[in-house]
Amino acid sequence: MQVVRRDMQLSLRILQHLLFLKDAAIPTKPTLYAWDETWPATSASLTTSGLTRTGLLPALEYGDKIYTQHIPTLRYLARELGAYDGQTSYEKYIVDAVADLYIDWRGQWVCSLKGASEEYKNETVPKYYKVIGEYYDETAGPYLLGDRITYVDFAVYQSIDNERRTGTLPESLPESLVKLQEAMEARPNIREYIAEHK
Ligand SMILES: N[C@@H](CCC(=O)N[C@@H](CS)C(=O)NCC(=O)O)C(=O)O
Repeated sequence: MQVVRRDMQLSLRILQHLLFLKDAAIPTKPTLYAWDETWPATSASLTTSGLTRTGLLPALEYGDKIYTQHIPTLRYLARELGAYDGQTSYEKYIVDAVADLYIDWRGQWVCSLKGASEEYKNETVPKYYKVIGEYYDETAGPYLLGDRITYVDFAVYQSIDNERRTGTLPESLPESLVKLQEAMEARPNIREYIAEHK
């Protein structure tokens, strides 16, 4: 199976699609694009070539199709693999609910890249980790659903990694999220990649 993933480089941030695909032992061939003054032209050309409708990345070429919008892409891969999702409708709902919180967080994190406001640092970020931590507290962990990893664990792990890189991670995280980080960083297929890119 050939998988080509294209993304732009944002320092050496950990890329959740890549983590997910590596964890699932699916071969990957990432292409990274520079996010600098060349990006507008690159974005226009990727749009013309049909890789992305919005001009944004990531985009995943998988089989004979192209997938964009990263959370629906992870959810699609989970369904295809018959793994990385809840088993009951309720579990799937919980996973999707946390994914939705992540999507809301992400929009605000992207805005914070232009300069994190006091409101972002003092209200948005603490509330995000408090609420996400409450969801993770519902089981003994280390993952959202307990000992079964799902696609959203990759997203939440990446949100923590992103905040660390932008210096907006709160000094202390809920214990359940510390456990998640430790568990993600110990997973056999991805621990080396994480260690190299941390
Ligand atoms: N909802 C989209 C968001 C994509 C997005 O915001 N991509 C950013 C990089 S992580 C981007 O392409 N930014 C370039 C730009 O704003 O021109 C997704 O889930 O993939």
